[in-house]
Amino acid sequence: MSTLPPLVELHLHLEGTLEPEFIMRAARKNGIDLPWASVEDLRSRYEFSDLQSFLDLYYANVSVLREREDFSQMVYEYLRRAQAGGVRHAEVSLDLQVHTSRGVPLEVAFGGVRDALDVAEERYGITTRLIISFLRDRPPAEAADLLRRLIVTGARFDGIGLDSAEADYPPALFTEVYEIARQHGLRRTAHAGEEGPAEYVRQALDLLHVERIDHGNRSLEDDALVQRLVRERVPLAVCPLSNVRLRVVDVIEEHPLVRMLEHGMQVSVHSDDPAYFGGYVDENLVAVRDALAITPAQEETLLRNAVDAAFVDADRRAELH
Ligand code: ES4
Ligand code: ZN
Repeated sequence: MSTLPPLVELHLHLEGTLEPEFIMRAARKNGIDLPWASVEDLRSRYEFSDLQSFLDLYYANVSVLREREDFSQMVYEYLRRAQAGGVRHAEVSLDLQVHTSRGVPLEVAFGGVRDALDVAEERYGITTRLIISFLRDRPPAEAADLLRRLIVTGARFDGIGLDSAEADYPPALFTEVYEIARQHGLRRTAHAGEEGPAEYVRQALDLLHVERIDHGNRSLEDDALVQRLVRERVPLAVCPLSNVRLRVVDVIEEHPLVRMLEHGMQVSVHSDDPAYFGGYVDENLVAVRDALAITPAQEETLLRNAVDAAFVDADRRAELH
């Protein structure tokens, strides 16, 4: 009998791992006034009607990150939780623009994250990749400037992503940013088809030349696109608990994960913003196993798909398999 591959996290926003306890503690340490009375009060706000209602809270809470140590502490706490959940490889995204645009120096935000990732393998047994995500609801020229600055300063990161409010911000706006990334050998992913239409998934493939899609749920509305995703084996990094909490699906029992598997789409299960959506990657897998009656063979496919979609070389892929 073959053993199951280990857990691989491919869709995780580092700022989405800030637990209420961390946020309140960092606010006190840095002398930042937050409108929440307590950890319990903050946690009671974790009720969302859509993507924007979540993003409003997520962007408010990152204001507690001020010093290099705050950024590294965020990553250490994530790595500790990931290790406890059995994660062996994690590709994490950082919304760097959020921090630079509020006056945090690039070296502080990027450097703090880098400090922690540099010891991840030795301390936690987790190999990592760093993805810098650009915000689609901010100017593409700002993203291009930041990307060029990262490249000229020799910042060590592995790929780029595209996230934040999706509706009305088509991937086409970021064609130049992705072209710069491609010319510099950076890996490419983008959120598409979470709240935006199937057309945005097509644009991400055709204009941004992404190697995988974050979410991609709304691809199912377009049969020809589904056939293409299957034919081209495009990985989709799906986040079931996120989809429930942001009302992309009504209830977990109606999540289209099994339908996606049955179509032959290269789906895998991840966590998105685990502190906000009620579960890390292990808990997302348990949730779908229970609610969707995932078979052992389907679970193995989900785990193998994640290993296959990882931005790693053949040796590491073989180890993870
Ligand atoms: C995000 Cl769930 C989600 N969607 C789009 N952008 C994001 N940034 C953080 N979480
Ligand atoms: Zn996401």
